[in-house]
Amino acid sequence: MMSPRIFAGLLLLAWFPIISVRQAVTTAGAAKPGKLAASAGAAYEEIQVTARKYHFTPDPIRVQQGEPVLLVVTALDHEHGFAIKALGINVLLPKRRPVQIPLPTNRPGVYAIHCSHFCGLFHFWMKGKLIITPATQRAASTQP
Ligand SMILES: [Cu+2]
Repeated sequence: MMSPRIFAGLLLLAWFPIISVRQAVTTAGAAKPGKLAASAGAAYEEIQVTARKYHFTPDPIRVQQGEPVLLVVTALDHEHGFAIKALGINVLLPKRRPVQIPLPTNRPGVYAIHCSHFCGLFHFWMKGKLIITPATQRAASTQP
């Protein structure tokens, strides 16, 4: 059985990513994801994502609705999993081998990301967020 003291510690750590989200938003906004031209000629946005005990970076991942996006997710320290249940994504991330995950961006919203491969003590708290911004919001923001 878990002692109450350890349990309290775990609870505190579980809240830590939520507290740090505000800071992550600024960081994610500053790092512009690179544009890549696919061999077919269609441009899509490639977003590099890393997974390590016990978080995903960037967090949140922000994309625009309707934009073709390819996530390239790399586990740095251990095998992890990358799952977005609501979008039917669940991919195993082998250690240090980038995995390409095409991202459906047709439905705007905030989606929960979680690690789907047990990776250690805080595995169940290894979570992230994907934010798909509505296309209308982009149109509004680009107007003078
Ligand atoms: Cu993990």
